[in-house]
Amino acid sequence: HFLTNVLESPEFQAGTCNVNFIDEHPELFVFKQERDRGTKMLRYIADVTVNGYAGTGKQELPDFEPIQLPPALAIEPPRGTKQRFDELGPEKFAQWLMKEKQVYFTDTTWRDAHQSLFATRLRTADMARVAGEAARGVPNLFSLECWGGATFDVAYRFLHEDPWERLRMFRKEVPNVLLQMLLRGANAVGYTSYPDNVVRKFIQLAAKNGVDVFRVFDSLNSLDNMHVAIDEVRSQNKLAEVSLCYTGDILDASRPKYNLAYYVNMAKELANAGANIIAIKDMAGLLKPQAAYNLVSALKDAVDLPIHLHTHEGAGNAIYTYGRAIDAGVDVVDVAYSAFANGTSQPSMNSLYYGLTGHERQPSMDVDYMESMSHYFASIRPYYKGVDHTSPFPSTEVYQHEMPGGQFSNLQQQAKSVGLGDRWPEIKKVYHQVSMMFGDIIKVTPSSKVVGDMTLYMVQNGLTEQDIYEKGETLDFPQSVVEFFEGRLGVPYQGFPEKLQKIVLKGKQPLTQRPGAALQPVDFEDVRKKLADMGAGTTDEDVIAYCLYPKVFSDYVEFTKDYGDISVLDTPTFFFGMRRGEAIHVVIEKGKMLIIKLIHVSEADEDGKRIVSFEFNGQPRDIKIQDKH
Ligand code: 3PY
Ligand code: ZN
Repeated sequence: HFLTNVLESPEFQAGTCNVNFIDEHPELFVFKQERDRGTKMLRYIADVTVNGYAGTGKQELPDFEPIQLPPALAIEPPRGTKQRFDELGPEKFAQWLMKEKQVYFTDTTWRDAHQSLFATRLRTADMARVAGEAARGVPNLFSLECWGGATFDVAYRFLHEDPWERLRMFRKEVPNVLLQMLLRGANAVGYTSYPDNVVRKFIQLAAKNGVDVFRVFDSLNSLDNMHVAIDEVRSQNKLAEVSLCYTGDILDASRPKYNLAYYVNMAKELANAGANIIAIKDMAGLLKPQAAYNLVSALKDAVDLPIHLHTHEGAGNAIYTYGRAIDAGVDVVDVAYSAFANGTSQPSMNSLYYGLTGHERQPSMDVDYMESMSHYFASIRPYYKGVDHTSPFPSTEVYQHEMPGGQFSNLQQQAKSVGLGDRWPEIKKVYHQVSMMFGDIIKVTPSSKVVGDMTLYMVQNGLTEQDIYEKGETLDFPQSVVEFFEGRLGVPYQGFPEKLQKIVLKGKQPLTQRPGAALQPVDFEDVRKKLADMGAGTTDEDVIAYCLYPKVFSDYVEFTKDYGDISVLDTPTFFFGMRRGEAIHVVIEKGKMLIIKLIHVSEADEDGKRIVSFEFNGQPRDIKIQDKH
């Protein structure tokens, strides 16, 4: 390649090169493949500079403060839960955990925190920069929650990066702490039910790529929908942390559907079904402090398994809830570094650590390093301001609308995008009304999406509850609502409200078995061939990604054909593009760096096209971009 570059060089061809020729022309070391990669990357930068990120409109690149890295620690990651788990295996590890005096923390900074605060947009590059430091500086954790939930599709769909690479990065950088993911049971990391062989294969690959703890849940608390996942996690010899999704209020006698007995009974069933750990998944942050005390105490009596509590801070009581749960003997709680805590996210790790001062269960941790980690996340959070719509103050009305932390900001954005932004207070009320019409159902992905879709449908079309019953036959309900009543997400506890089900289904018959059992197994080799024809990757991970999200994955493949791998770009450039005169360094792989300078953006021509002029490793390069404004 080098020789080709020399031979093609104008100076060489003109015979004017001297002895310094090679030193003066670093571009001779940029080979064709890199030039192609470079052109694709320039195309992305030019596009986002002219048109803004993913159609959000052009925003000037703001002045960001420098990143604050935590101090580099010149030590090997200390031994942690990962080593203990690998030595003991699931059952003995669970026994060990229950005997520990200290309460353990799961750090959700890497998954649920950003899913709940800024629509899951945290890029791998911003995690990779400090994941190893977290392993060295904050090792006394139960786990890092760093995968699953919405991160899987958002990585492909909006960040144009491969979620499997993120997982492998974590495994490499964090060899000492358990890696945890959120798995939606038969819905895997999607919004629909998948065939059993897809769910199993996905779990096998997640385990192979680094997941140790699978928090399995079902959006209707249906154990029927979780058996396959639990079974596969156990076959992989990983930890099956199975969830009770918490809704309602066990302290409210007027709402007895989900009372203490319901959860205790369910926990026993989960234990019988093979759970290694029981999670209380309080996805909306509804579990009040005294309720937490009562529930954790009752579960500790009912099952011989560790209890892991997950909640959201939305209403502002979550850290108090943890305090009461810790007094009742909860084994693990979910927290995030302060900079990614509160609002619709988890409570602050730093705050809870200090709050436990003088408590016999306070974990032993380096709180100064924890602060440094938080400073890092505080320094990169402004990059995400385009998608960060969190309320800066608590909102106790979550006790009324019961919307999950991860859905709140999303639904608000969705409402804005269909012109209902100013009707948000009404939307929150109708959301709860819909939930009750549907039979007081658990609301968490994907059942929460069904309730959200119906809510927007009713508000947009000015429909009341009465209208639904009276004019239902003439209404075209959202597809997710029809599928819900067909039983495609399973059957809610105590069944569907029959009258409404008939209205929505208009004569269609609902499923009579769990959805997974009604779906044909996927032929993975067929999918692999299809991917090869598309010019996509054909690894097992690519195959399963396509099975879960055919359109999202195909779009990702097309995107990378046009723009290459842009996961290597820094986040400000990724979201805002570049300023005139600015230069960036992009490490495309170890030892290979591109230097990109933006020189000029021309006026649009009569077709609306602009020329974006760069210097690319010292060479001028022009990219033509359609101005979409
Ligand atoms: C998800 O399923 O992504 C959730 O975070 C549910 O709470
Ligand atoms: Zn959550």
